[in-house]
Amino acid sequence: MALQALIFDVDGTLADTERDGHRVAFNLAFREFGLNWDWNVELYGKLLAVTGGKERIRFFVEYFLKDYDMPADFDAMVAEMHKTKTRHYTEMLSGGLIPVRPGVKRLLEEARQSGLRLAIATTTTPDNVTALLKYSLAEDAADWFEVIAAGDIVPAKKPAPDIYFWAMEKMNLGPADCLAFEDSENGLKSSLGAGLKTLITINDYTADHDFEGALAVLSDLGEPGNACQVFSGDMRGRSYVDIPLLRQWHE
Ligand code: XBP
Ligand code: MG
Repeated sequence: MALQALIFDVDGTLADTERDGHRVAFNLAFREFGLNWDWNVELYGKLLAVTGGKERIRFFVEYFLKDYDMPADFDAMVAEMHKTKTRHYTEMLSGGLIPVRPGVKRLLEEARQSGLRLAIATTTTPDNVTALLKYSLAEDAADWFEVIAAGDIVPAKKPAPDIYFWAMEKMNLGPADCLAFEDSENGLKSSLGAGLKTLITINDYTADHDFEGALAVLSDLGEPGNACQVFSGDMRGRSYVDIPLLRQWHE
């Protein structure tokens, strides 16, 4: 069956949002709530084991703040703190803080020109996705994606496959019709669990993850004249990822 759709993860895949985006926004929210919690770059790498911001805060308190006296309304407090974090994060994006990764805009434009359908499958909050698309990609970029599957629409976040199943169901497509793009082990588990062939572009936080089962593991998508580094997989003689290569991988 011919390739019909590309499904993209957001954080770490479309843009390097974690270290200088989400992490900073979490810390600003903690400060606003009068807490002295500070997630440094190294600690945040450990916390990324858990996807989802609210889930990540709870994980932090449970495993790194053993003496914390949890208030009775802790879940409500986490929800409020997370809303504050989303406000800070989207404000940061609106200042054009975080660019998309190499090759992302080009590949999306090529996909649109070739009639491929596009979707997003992410654990991040929907507002974060629309802000990133608008401020880092293009004013109308949210319209490029037929389906934006994000945040709490499925209760089980990645590494569960549910978010990919949700996106494919909305598009009325099966895993054999699509390719997935991910940057992390949790993301890959999710996409492989949904039966999708998956391309990995790594970043600083995910470079040492286990990517067994991926189509290829690359530094980024690459650009004409700016080759990507290849850690595994067969680029079929190419120096960057384009639609003909994706079609060959999909066969
Ligand atoms: C992304 C995440 C998200 C963001 C924070 O994972 O884990 O939790 O770090 O977003 P993936 P929220 O790239 O696998 O989708 O705070 O909005 O949850
Ligand atoms: Mg990711």
